[in-house]
Amino acid sequence: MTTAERVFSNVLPHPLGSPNSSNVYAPSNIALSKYWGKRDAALNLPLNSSLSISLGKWGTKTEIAPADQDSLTFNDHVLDATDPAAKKVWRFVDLFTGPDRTPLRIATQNSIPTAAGLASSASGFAALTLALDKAFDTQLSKETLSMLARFGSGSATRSFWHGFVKWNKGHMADGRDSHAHLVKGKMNDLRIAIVAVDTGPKSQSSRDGMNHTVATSPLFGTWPEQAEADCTAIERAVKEGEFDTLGRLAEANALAMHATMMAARPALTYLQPGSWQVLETLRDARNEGLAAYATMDAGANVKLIFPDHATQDVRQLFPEAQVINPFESV
Ligand code: 2P0
Repeated sequence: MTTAERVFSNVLPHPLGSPNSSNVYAPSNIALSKYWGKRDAALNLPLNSSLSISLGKWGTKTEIAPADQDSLTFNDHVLDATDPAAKKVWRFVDLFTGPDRTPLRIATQNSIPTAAGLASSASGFAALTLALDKAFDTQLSKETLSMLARFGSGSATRSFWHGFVKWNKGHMADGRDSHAHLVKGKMNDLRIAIVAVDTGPKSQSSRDGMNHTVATSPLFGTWPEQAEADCTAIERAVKEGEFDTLGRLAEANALAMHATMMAARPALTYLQPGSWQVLETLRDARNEGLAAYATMDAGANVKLIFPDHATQDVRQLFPEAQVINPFESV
């Protein structure tokens, strides 16, 4: 048994029983304090904690049903079992069910506009985990499901709740305590705008990018400690409703993550000239009093966070941006 198989086997009932049909939803999320770097690749354990805001009705719907043979569709397109994304999905399903399972039909629909250029692995693996839990009636807690979803994708740990969510890095060797939980914040007027710079496929996957950064970047050494401190301070700002503190820290944290990537050898440059232009426009507007800050992930697109009263000004500054109310659920 691999270590991952043992983790699943320890929390799931034996035998698992026959599956029913299930239909679930999980929101996507954007990290305000980033996860970048693993301390254990086999268990997908992070070097630092992270904190995110879920994206309300932007996410993934997944349906599972028993079938005559395995099939997987993504936004109505059939994904062949040899497709790398499909392989990740079936590997995860097999971890959950064990090797001798009934064939399953899995249908996934993403409600995130493709033009937003957001990855779907966070909501995708959270929805898949929820759908398996429901189909097999395993009735695991959300925290345990979040811990299991980590094996599909780290950011999926944070997609089990709406609102602010913290993924605690945990300390246990088998990663049992490395899962997310809800953070009750005082910031229900927070809004997000996605400023699309490049909606094409990523130059390098997050997983490869973070491993390359950890292995080669001379600036990575200071990241885990700084990221942990940022995460704690951001959590406090969320709880106390201090938007400016949250915004300043989130932007600094994202830029620090990108600095570690840029120092990797060879350099990892997800940000493009268009991203820097957005940041400059934003900085000028902030000097004029706009309450908005930026965060960027493993891609060129820029995500803005701001209080609702700034929505009009943000729309004026970035007319193409897609504004999301993260507290509006499906
Ligand atoms: C985050 N990202 O905290 C960070 C910031 C991208 C930049 O989590 O290897 O797809 O599957 O655990 O979760 C994207 O990485 O990586 C990510 P794996 P994942 O949102």
